[in-house]
Amino acid sequence: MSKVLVTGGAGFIGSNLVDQLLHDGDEIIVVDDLSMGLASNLSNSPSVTFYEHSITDHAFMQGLLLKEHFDYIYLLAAIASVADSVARPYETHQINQEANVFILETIRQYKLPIKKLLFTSSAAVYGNNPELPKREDSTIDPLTPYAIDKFATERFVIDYGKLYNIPTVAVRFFNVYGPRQNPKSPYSGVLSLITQCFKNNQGFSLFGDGEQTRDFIFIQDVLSALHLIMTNNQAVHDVYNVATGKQSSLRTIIADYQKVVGRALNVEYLPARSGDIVHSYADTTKLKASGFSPKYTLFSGLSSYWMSVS
Ligand code: UD2
Repeated sequence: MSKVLVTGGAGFIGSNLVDQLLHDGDEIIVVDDLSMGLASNLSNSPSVTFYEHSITDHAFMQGLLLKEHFDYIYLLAAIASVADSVARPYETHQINQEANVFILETIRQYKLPIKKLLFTSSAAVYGNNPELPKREDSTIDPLTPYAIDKFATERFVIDYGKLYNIPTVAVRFFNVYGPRQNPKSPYSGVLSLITQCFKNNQGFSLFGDGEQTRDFIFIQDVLSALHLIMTNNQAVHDVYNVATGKQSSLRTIIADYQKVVGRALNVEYLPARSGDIVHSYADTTKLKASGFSPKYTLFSGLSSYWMSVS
């Protein structure tokens, strides 16, 4: 049994991760301010302790790190929306970067003997770089406060690790989808919005011609990837794309999802969003070398997702 800290553990990815860790028999401590997440996403198990708290509270975070002897730390708490980060750049910086650097600093200063710390970054760091597939060493072009802080924090995580001998690693999520993804904002993940449209029999606004592509990865595959990276001793002081390596267009996705649900989605075509990237998919060579291969096709992932909401 390991003791694990999950910041952002009440959110979409975080709460699914907590369930997986619980299943693995770990003791989990969640810190989440519920700005995006929901307390109801969390299990009532006595092995899960939940602190409704911001990670920006240094005294609280330091106290927690010194009190608990964490084996593993997953850093997921963030302002998770690019649009939000553009509206609140300084707050984004405090949450997405500063609070995480403070955690690293506490580990360094007090020589906390963690087994591994994993930071979750995003494909947003590649910005409008047209190179495909996106390799971890492709040109970085962070264009928003969100992407800038994600990239800078990756560097802090990797270089603190190297400089002070702390086992750290970072991942770049591509388009993650699945149960508990929050469809509340127009900038929520497109599959959470499509799911909501199917559920409520509403029309879906498609921005562009539907030929734009993304690398969609189902949450269960993301959890497998995180587990491999966290437990592989070779995966240290490095960054990994977390994706399937497959490119799917929105049109294909909608066609597949219609088959899953058994009815048509009413699609309204609108002009493309300004700044929208046309194509994105990952080179997953590094992740595969850690032993990863995705178990879910788009069809089986969408089926699981739909079953969880219908
Ligand atoms: C993802 C991330 C974003 C940032 C970006 C970096 C999500 C939810 N967003 O944006 O945070 O990291 O990658 O590249 O993971 N669309 C519609 N109708 C809608 C909503 C979206 O047509 O109602 C389109 C949208 O214009 C885009 C595609 O669907 O072409 C995917 O949109 P998204 O917001 O799910 O993801 P993405 O890759 O643009």
